[in-house]
Amino acid sequence: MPTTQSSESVEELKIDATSALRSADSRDQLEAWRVEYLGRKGRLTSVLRGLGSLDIEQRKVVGASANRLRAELESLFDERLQQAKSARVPAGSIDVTLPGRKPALGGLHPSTQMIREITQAFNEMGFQTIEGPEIELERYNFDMLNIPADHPARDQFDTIWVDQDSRDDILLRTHTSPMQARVMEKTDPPVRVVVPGKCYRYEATDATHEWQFNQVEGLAVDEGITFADLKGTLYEFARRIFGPSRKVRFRCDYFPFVEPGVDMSIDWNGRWIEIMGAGMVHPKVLENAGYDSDKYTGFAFGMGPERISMLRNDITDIRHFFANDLRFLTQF
Ligand code: FA5
Repeated sequence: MPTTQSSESVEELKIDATSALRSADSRDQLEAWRVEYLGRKGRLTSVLRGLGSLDIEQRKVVGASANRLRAELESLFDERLQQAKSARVPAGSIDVTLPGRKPALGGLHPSTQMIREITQAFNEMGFQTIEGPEIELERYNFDMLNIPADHPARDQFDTIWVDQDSRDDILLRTHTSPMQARVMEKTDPPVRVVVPGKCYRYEATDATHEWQFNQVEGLAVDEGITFADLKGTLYEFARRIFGPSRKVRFRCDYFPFVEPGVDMSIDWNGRWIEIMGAGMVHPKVLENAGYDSDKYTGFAFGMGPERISMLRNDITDIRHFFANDLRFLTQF
């Protein structure tokens, strides 16, 4: 019967039209599709034309579904046309005969590489890596570390203060040691952490000094930790980073937050090169953080990864690290 046939045709037409539209990619193919299905002599138009031969009830049903299909197909068509337009590449804009080029790959900054190597050496000895704020309070950078205002040791750390009208106690940390106080304030012993991160000092730059550089801090606190533990840990660190035959030297040094304090140097082509400061955590620093200094002892150290990388890679000027010159950076 013509009625049934017409209403089936709308369904069939829908299946045909949508699958044909999916496979039409170019604008020419889309235009051909439009003519075949939506054009004046197209398949949908002939279904609508055939409505006259149906009885009134059927006409209503088939007419409504044919009109719905028209709206649906028109909108699908517009969508595909937009896709085809946006995918279009202007003629001549691509030279397909050009040979392929390798994209430039990024890499880790030499400071990051050195920091990771150092922290990994300590991680393998049971230290956990944590990070802390570069903008710091005077209280953590100095006071909690046994460096009160007017202490001459403050001159050692040429400080960049963050000038805020309402707060004059905010600074860019001059070393990573404030994290000693922050960790102990938050954690009960035992503590074993390494803290890499940027530090800032208001100093003139030269081949071995930058105003912005990295440090890796270390802190171990527990019952019964001695200077032998400090030496054993740092010997092992030097062995891992510089190889087993490298000679290491400890000399007395002064930092208000350790007692006794040392600096550690390594033998580099017959010269002793200082790589870090270290020492047994001062009892006052333990107490400031709320630890019982009769029960707990510990050691701390702070080193400059750029200086260590300079030794390992024969780099003669620390300023290369932050000059952003790819000729330097891509050598690592
Ligand atoms: C300190 O900053 C102490 N906080 C280290 C410390 C930690 C001692 C824990 C005791 C216990 P010092 O100023 O020496 O110490 O710096 C430590 C290391 O940071 C130096 O050995 C050096 O490797 C690096 N360093 C210091 N200043 C600069 C700079 N201007 N440029 C590059 N590296 C620097």
